[in-house]
Amino acid sequence: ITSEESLVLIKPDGVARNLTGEILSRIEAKGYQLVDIKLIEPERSLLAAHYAEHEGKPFYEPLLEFMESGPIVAIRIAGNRVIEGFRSLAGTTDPTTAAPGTIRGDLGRDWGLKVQQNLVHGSDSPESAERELAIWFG
Ligand code: DAT
Ligand code: MG
Repeated sequence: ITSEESLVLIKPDGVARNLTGEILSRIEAKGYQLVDIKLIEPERSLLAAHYAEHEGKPFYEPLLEFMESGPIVAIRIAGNRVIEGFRSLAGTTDPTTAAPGTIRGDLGRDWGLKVQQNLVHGSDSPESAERELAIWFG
């Protein structure tokens, strides 16, 4: 087994809609381990570091405003191929077209806003996971 770790965030829409338990259930049911978890309202500087790759894109400012709009649940998860596996559980970025059976496909809503409020974040590569886990968990 090549166990690895990933960063999952339950974004402010997920926390506000009381979907934390539902999302954690899906992670646990898949067999991934919860290594660390916390409720956090991060500084803008932390969010800017997290989303540095998107700076300058049209959705960047709305994205940071959205991420500042309420508490976030940050989770360190572990498991075999968990980075790829959680991305698969989450579904694609746009909740309208995300596949049914995924978190975003089953539970995501398109509010017609400038940013996708798509419930969760998951690291997209081992390099991203290492970088993001350092940002959120030190
Ligand atoms: P993902 O969260 O699926 O990894 P991403 O890293 O490309 O997607 O973008 C980060 C977040 O930014 C995404 O969850 C929602 C928002 N976003 C991305 N592309 C967008 C777009 N074209 N319009 C609106 N919001 C977008
Ligand atoms: Mg991403």
